[in-house]
Amino acid sequence: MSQVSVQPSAVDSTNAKRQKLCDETKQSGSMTTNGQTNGAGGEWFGSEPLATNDPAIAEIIVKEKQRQKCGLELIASENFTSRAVLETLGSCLQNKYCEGYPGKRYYGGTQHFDELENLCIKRAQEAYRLDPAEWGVNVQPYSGSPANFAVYTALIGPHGRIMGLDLPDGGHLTHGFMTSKKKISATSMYFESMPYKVDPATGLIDMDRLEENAKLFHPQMIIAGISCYSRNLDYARFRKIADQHGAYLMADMAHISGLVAAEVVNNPFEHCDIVTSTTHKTLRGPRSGIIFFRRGLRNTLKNGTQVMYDIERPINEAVFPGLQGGPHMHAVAGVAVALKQTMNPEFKQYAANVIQNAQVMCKKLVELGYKIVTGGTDNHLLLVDLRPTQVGGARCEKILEDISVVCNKNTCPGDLSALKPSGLRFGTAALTSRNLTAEDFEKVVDFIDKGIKLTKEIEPLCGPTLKEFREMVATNKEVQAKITVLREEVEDFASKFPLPGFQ
Ligand code: DSN
Repeated sequence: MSQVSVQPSAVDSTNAKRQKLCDETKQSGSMTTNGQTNGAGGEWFGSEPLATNDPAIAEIIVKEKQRQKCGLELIASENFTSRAVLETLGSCLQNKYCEGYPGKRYYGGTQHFDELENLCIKRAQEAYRLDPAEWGVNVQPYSGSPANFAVYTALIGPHGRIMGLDLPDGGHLTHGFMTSKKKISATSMYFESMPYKVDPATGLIDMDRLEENAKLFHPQMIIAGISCYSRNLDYARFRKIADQHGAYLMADMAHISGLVAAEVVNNPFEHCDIVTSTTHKTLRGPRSGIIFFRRGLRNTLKNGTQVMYDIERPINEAVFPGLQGGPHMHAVAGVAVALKQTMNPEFKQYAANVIQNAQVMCKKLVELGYKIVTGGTDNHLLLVDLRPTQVGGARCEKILEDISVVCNKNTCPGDLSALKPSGLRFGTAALTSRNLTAEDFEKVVDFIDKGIKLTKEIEPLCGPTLKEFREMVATNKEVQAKITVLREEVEDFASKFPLPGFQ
């Protein structure tokens, strides 16, 4: 068979031209625009800046940037990603369809994307200190929810049995959430879900009850993952329970993936078969998802037979073409950048500070008389139980938002209704990214305390519903004046701290 007749000199010449264009782009300092204006004749070409092309959207972005800079962001699942990650998201990578996997794409023009995806996979293995012979990675899930759905689809199939931490007890929607009246998450519609709970007295996961219930339910998969639980998970105990049923153990480390990378919390990779995650929480990357799956020996039977893992192909096929089309390769590039950043000593220090700051918040809140669920925290989040203060989570969230302290209402163990949550969840990952120190976090707690006290003070001024409360807050001039004083204090404080990713 004859070789394709491309002369080396022609290839060299193409490469030289491309290199020149790359150098010019780098020199212009912008990976996102090429500085061109409208095409000849004034027809639209697409190179105007957003502010010119769509001032309405540009203005919304400016307002949101102001909000992020002037406020105190304490949503436990949020963070500020780096400028380098933001550059990938606004890059030409977003233009390309790339269905398939490295070496097996369904479209032409994907030669650079194989290099990109393989680099992202390699960095994921390095960031979590994984041997590629034992762990494979899929970096294509659009986020954590599709990642979890893909794993269930691949490994247990329709009506397979899952056990996850109940949402009101600190689990996630995609761990099979349903209520007595309704199947809420598709993971409870398409799979059979039996949740496990925390002990309402301690707030800690009731592992004994999980073990007992598993004996009745015989799960095919147990999910060790949280969205509002502040303690280290006992992965070894989860493993033991899963093994009693030959079940897979999946960790959803979305909240703590940055902390796992930095080795400052328990490591799910030591005991799990599958680990899923989002990439934008403590990991500080772009909004995306990732699945790690075991390779090699699964176990050895009593008769000596070796059982090998066979989960890589089903998981990859469930992600694409099972549930997704083309991966968002600009996000994959951002994940690769974020994973590289986690391997810097600065990131390890950052992750340690995130936990220290959460513990400082707990200590100060306790000093001020608040109750913390489980009594403290081992990670980036804490849950304040407002029942002793007799003021509702939703009202406090509203007043705190009005004074530019952003957090979310959350159920506490033993809450009777998820619609009337009696707690507030706080996380320290985002503000630690803005370089707030332990001392600054004490000041943040003072603002929270003032917001909660103001809520309690003004609550009697209206009827019992949240709607009435909101109307009263919006119309009562004295209340507005008090909110304004507090908001200005918070914003003067918050504005001093730089916002990563922006000059
Ligand atoms: N919604 C996220 C959280 O706030 O925990 C999890 O996906």
